[in-house]
Amino acid sequence: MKKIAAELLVERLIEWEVDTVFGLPGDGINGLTEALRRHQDRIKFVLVHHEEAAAFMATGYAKSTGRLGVCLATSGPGGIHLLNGLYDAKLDHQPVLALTGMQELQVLGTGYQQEVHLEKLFEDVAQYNVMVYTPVQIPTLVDLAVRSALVNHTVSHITFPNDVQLMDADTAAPGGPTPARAPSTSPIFILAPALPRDADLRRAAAVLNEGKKVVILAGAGAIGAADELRQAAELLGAPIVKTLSGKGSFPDDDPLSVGGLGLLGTLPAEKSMEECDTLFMVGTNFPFTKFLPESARTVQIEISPARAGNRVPTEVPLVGGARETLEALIPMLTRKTERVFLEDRQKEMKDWWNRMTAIADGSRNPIQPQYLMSLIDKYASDDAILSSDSGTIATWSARHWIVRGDRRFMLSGNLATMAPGLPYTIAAQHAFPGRQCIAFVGDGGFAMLMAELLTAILHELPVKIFINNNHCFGQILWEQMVLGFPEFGVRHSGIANFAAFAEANGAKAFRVEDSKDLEAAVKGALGHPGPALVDCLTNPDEPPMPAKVTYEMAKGFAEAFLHGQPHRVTIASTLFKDKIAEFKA
Ligand SMILES: Cc1ncc(C[n+]2csc(CCOP(=O)(O)OP(=O)(O)O)c2C)c(N)n1
Ligand SMILES: [Mg+2]
Repeated sequence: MKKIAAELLVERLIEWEVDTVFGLPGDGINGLTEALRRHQDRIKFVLVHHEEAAAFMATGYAKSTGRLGVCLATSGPGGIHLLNGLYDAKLDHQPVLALTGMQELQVLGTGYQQEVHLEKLFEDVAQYNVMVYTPVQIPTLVDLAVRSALVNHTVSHITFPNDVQLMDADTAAPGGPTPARAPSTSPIFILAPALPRDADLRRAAAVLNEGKKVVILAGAGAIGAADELRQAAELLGAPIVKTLSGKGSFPDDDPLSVGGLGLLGTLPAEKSMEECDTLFMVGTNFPFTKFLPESARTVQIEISPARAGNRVPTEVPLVGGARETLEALIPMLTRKTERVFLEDRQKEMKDWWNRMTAIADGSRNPIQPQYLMSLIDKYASDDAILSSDSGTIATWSARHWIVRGDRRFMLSGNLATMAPGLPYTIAAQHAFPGRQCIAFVGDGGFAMLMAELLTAILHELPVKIFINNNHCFGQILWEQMVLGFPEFGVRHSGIANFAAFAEANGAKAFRVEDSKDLEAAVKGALGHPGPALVDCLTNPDEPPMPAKVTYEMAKGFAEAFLHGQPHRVTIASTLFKDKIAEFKA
């Protein structure tokens, strides 16, 4: 069989050590699919049920491994389906390469079937974005696309006309009038040096050493730098606050940790920000500026010079990698003898954990979503990778999933899209076959891409899926009420039975309606050797309250009640029970 041009692309991906491609076939990519078939001993093709999921999987693969994620979709509709997942990668700075098909060259511009100019459509999402015209270009276009994705931590896109895919791989270069040879490059890549200048490190150390109340805010860029964060925090007497995307950067059970920041964060984290005089941001571009101090002196470690200093007036930006920069900075820090700022937060943290434990009450019915999350936390392994979704589930996992040991946490941080939880989990399980990979998702988010459960089953992946089935779009319901509006358009009539769907398709499934049955179901699912799903009916009236309830929020609730909020009696009783639980703590 003669080598086809599409094989040049697949072979080059293999040279870049790409081992997995997530995708779904179509007539726009039959050449690429054939190339993957011919090289299946060296590169795995993961067939999915929806291209959006393939893009989320590529993002989840990149997030969990730190390597390039690759997804593949056909021309027109297949490519269009990728978009949401690609924006997820772009906004969370993940290296992802999207491969799409294009109609054959001779019909382009004629309004042919499925003629969607994906290179134009993807202009905003893909930093490197190109169409292949002739086989000799292919290895170099792959090199440029992969390098751009890795260096810029973002999305690249190659669209490939289906006739060019099928051309002979050794089709002669067309040649032309310019003084250039056919492109020829190597699959090499080197990161820019990640260490700031010495003078900047000294300025940063001076600011941090002068601070009386220093707080560290660690983000996704600090993942992999836990030891260095600990050393710096120990010297500075600084509590470590984490962004949600950076939850995996530092253990929640470390005495220096005061949890997450923002609406779904902790009270000690909020207080750390309010009372500090110096803010030390490490690997974060945290967008919710209301939660950042207004007048603290600020030092920021940030890998991108364009993002350094984006959120608050910053005295010393340090452009570099979190780990390397901290390593260089630590010898310049002097240990603070005054530790009251940290100790006060540590005391508050004890109260916070008591509050959280009390609210995850296993004796209440309907089931508390916090109880579900805390049981998963209790029985999951110390190197489990948990992926969550946007919704109230993000709050429950932010607070009740305790990062300890080698545990990881992933969700769509900046796009905050629904539905990646399950695809991320599938991707993580492909990358780490020996680790427990868990999805903690809402009924809304799960329903969006529930066909991917079939992907997990068919690939015999032992993923664990926990559905917080509160049978509503809970997060939005509460947002409406905070605005003072009675809920509208946030509940389907009827309650889906996801356990029946899972069981019918060969997964181990549990449907839990009573708190007393939940512990056994969680243990049963986590202990099952194959794919398992727990469909847990939780209390739809449990609000994801911020650590500090503001006057505006209480006022909004009261107004929504006055304007005829339909479930006000049960909501009021839930709020009342939560308060009692907290007092009891
Ligand atoms: C793709 C997408 N559509 C809509 C939204 C707006 N949104 C954010 S959270 C949410 C509700 C999610 O419902 P569910 O998955 O059931 O989680 P719950 O909040 O009930 O725990 C919605 C509709 C979004 N973030 N992403
Ligand atoms: Mg829901």
